[in-house]
Amino acid sequence: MKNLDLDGYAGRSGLDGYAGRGAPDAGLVAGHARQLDDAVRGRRAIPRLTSEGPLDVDAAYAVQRAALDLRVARGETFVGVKMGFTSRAKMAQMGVADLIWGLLTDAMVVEDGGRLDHAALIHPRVEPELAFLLGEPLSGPVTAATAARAVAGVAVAYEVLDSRFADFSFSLPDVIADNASAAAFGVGPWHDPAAVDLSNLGMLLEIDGRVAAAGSSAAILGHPLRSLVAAARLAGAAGLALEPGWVVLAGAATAAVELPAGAHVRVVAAGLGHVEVTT
Ligand code: OOG
Ligand code: MG
Repeated sequence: MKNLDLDGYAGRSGLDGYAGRGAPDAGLVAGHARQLDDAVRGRRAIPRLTSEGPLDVDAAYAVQRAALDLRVARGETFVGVKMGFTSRAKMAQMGVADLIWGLLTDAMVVEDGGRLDHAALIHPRVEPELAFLLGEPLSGPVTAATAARAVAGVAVAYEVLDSRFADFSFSLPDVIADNASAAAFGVGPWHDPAAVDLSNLGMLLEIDGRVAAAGSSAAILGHPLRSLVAAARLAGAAGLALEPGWVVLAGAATAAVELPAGAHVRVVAAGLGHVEVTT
């Protein structure tokens, strides 16, 4: 990968300081995790958690993890992480200005060209992304060069968001607790990272053959590799490592668009081919 002059980047993050503060209230965390899990399974939007009382960022990440642990207890496995609000387009769309992350499980994976059950979702949106496939573990503060060396593949991708909150309306702790609105994702063919310059790839999101969003990979923190550096930093702060074989979604390059039922979606990134899904 070229353009590795990214060391020293220090994006703001809602997860900074995640480890080390007082433990959030266990009853509150378990209760919110259950509410969110019920919303996913019941396909029913709920009011923001913060409408019920205060929730700080640490507690919100604890809720996220507890809700994911409910899924893992039902047999799902972690396959990676997703970064959120890595582009200005996304921050402006949702009114949130901190980097966040969420966890991806195998149940969220849609194979390239596959079908997504629209009826299983509340009010889905889709957005164009880039994905990294890790060949080596990554955790903590790493340089862009180290992050780049850990990458085994890069691909065009899409993410389907489905906020569990009514009207897709949330504050920062709400969306963190809700696993950064993650619902599903698909990844195109993997490419050798050494063969692609990710710094400024044209990206298109097409719905039924019409361009629904267009942007550049440069919208992702100026260079998508910065998103991987941030993911490693956040993982380290949370006492985790990004594992070999995991996928890291770098964040959307454009605002998300409503995903209708019965639609054919194609996301294209210059030099990386395309990925498709039908709803
Ligand atoms: C939160 C998720 C943000 C991204 O790529 O920036 C995100 C949302 O927009 O509901 O996935
Ligand atoms: Mg996204």
